[in-house]
Amino acid sequence: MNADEMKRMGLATRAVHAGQQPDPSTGAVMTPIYQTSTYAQAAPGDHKGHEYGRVSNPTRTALEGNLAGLEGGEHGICFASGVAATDAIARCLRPGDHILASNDLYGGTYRLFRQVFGPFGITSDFVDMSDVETVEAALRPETKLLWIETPTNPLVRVVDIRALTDLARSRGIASVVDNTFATPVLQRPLEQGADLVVHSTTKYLGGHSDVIGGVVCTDSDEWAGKLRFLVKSAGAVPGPMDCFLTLRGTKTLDVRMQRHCENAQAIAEFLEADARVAHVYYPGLPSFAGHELAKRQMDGFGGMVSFLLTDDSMPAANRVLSSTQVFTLAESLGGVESLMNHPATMTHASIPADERRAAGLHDALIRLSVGIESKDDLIRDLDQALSQ
Ligand code: P1T
Repeated sequence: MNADEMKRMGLATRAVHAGQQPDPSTGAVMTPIYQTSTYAQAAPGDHKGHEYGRVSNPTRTALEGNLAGLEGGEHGICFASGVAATDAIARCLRPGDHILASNDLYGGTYRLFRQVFGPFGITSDFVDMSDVETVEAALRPETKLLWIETPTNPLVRVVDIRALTDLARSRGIASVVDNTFATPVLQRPLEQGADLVVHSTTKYLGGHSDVIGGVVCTDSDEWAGKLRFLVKSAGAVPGPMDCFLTLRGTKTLDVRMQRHCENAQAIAEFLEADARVAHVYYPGLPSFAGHELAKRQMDGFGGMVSFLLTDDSMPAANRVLSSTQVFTLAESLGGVESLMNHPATMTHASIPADERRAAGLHDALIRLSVGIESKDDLIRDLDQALSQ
C-alpha cells in the first residue's frame, strides 16, 4: 500500500500498518530490530538509504512513519525521550525569544524551559490556556512558541486547540500541542491547526511502561528539516530495540484507548459520588468545566483522572497513596497497568510550590493513570484505599 492509500485508512488500520511493510530482504512481517550502528556502502555515497545509526535506522524509520501516520502528518521525528523531543523544538529558538506555555503542564517541561533554556536567554511564561483572552494578553512581540498541553497534566483541563492555533498563526507564532494525554486516537492537533505535535511515547503510544521515547510530528518540511538536523547534530536518538517496542505498542493503541476511557469514566463517576472525595477532575464528567469542549474537540475523554479528598491534608492523601493494591504508586502514565501519582512531590516537584498552587494544583491532589484491568477491581481497590 502506498502512502496516499494508507492516509485514507481508518486510524486502527494505520496503527497496525502505517510506516511498515514486510522486510524487503527476508519478508519478515514484523519490522526487525536493526541492531546496527552503521551500514555498508558500495562506493562513497552509494548506500541503501542509511549511512550511520545516529542519523537513521530502519526500525526507527518504520516507527516514524507509523507515528506520522497516526497523527495524520507528513513527518515523524523520533527522540530518545519526550523531553528530548521538547528540547529539540526549543533549540530552534534563539536568545531573546519567548515561550508562552500552559501553567498546568508536565513539571519536566517547566524545568526544561525555565532551568535549561532560561540561562541561554530564552524566556518563558506559564498561563491558564483554558481562557483564550488570558493567552492573548500574555503574548509578547518576542513570543515565538505557543506550548499547549491538552488535557493538561495533572488537572486534565481542556483547552481550545483551534482557537489557540488560530491566534498563534495570526501573530506568526509556532504552535505546539503536547498530545501525550489524549493520543491521536482521541485528538489530532495537526488537523486543528497545530504546527507541531509532541508525544512522550513512553506513555500511551508505547503503552506497556517498558520504554522511554518521544516524537515530534509535523506537516511542515521546514520544521522537519530543522529537527532532523538536530537529530544528526545533537543525537538524542532512540535505540532500535526501543523503537521496536514502541512500534509494537502502537499496534494496539486504538483498542487500549477504548478500555482506558471506559475504565476512567467508571472510576471518575465512582469518585464523584463518594463523600470521601471533594473534587474529581475528568473531562468525561458533565460537571467538569472542560466537558463540552472535550466533547467537540476529542473522540473520547482519556484515561487520566485526578481527585482531591474531602480531607485535603497531606496525611490523608498519603494514606490513600500508600494503601492501594492494584494501583501502583509511581511516576508516569499511559501503560496497561494502573498507576497512582502525587504530583506535588513527584512529577511536578520542580515547579515552585507557589506557582503550582496559583495554577490550581493542590498539594494533596492525587493523579490516577487508569489502566486496562477489570474496572470492578480498580474501583474496589480505590474504595478500600479511601477507607484507610
Ligand atoms: O518522560 P519523557 O518520555 O521524557 O516525557 C516527558 C513528558 C512530556 N509530556 C508530558 C505531557 C508528560 O506527561 C511527560 C512525562 N510525564 C511523566 C513522567 C508523568 O508522570 O507525568
